[in-house]
Amino acid sequence: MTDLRTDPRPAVPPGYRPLTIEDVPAYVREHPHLSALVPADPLHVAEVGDGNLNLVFIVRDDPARPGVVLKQSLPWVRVFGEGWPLTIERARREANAYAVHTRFAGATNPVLHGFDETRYVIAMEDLADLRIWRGALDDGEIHVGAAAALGTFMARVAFHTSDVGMEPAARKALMARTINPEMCGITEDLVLTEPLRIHEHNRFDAALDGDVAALRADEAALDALATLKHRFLTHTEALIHGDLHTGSVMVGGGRTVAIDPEFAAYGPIGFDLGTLWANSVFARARAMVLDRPADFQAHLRAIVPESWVAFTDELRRLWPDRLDRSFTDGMRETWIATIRDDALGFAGAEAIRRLIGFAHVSDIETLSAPDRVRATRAVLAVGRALLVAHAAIEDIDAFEALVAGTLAHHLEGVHGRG
Ligand code: SR1
Ligand code: MG
Repeated sequence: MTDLRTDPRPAVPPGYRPLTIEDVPAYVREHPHLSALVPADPLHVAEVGDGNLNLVFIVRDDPARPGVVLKQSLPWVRVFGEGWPLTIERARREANAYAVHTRFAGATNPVLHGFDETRYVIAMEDLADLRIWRGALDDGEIHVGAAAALGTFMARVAFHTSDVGMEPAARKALMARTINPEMCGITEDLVLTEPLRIHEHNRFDAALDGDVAALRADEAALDALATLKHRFLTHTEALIHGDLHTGSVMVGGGRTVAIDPEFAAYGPIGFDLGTLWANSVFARARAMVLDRPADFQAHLRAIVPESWVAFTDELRRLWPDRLDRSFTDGMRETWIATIRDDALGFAGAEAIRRLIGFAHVSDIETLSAPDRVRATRAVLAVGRALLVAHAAIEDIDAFEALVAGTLAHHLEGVHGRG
């Protein structure tokens, strides 16, 4: 009987080894298509990976000009170490996802320069003038149009990889080619199971022990999270990015780029919207605690409505190109309402897991301890409300009322107290 739990290929095939800063110049020179991008010696190499999983090198022949970025998967989780093995196939799956994204939503992607099947290295555009959106938001920067660009990106990929925009057989073939069980497993565990259980991966301030114990004993929250997990496991609707938080987005110079689609797989379309929306709430809580200027706070409040309007506008714009003409306009509106409901629920799960689970966010982590506890309590309350009551939230205005009211209740007037 075939073991369906793991990829049958060896974890580390012959020829694979992790790159070091010292190895990179020779590696580039051994690959003419990369060498041509940075022709002059010496090469300047920096390892800049600040995510949880991979090595990322920037390679330039002139430190002041863009060169090429090399991203290599490790056979383990980078921030945890070799005690948490993870398939290096994630790099291949990321490269495959980029290829799909580029076809349907190229403006929102880095240029791909290739994938090395032996060393599991993705070579891509050096986005020298852009920075990670989360860091930009932490610093109070406004990047007009980023949320809308992501809404359009999500709609294009969703339309063109779902049964609305693809022939059913082609869609099933793409689903088979993009199967990503190990990375989906991380989401099923870290986002949709562990945060409401006692688990060694979880961490939070001791001051929150009571809050977390109450959440773990909350039957409504447990039922809602389990229902969302089942939805994630079974609702293979379109190719989703799978990890579209503000750390997976780069912004600058009027450009918005979605990166790191190594979690891409068929799943519920609302998952990506919900991930983005939850991360906008972290940024809002931080901005309130730090008493950021009103125009910046308004910019943060606009992330959800702007992404949602861009998403739905683009889906409706593409609708006349649907392949199955039995899909009616009424069905389209039901579909959109279902995606919104999914997004609100998954936003609740993402909000909670980034506060009390394994992978935390700088928006909250870099606050002073008292502010961090207040902000965590505030966003936990938002997350719990979204989790248990997402189906009752009728529209984006109702979402905004819930978030604004909950954050204000916990955070208004707190700045300066920490
Ligand atoms: C073990 S990986 C932890 C988290 O980092 C990634 O960015 C995903 O969000 C994942 O859940
Ligand atoms: Mg990532």
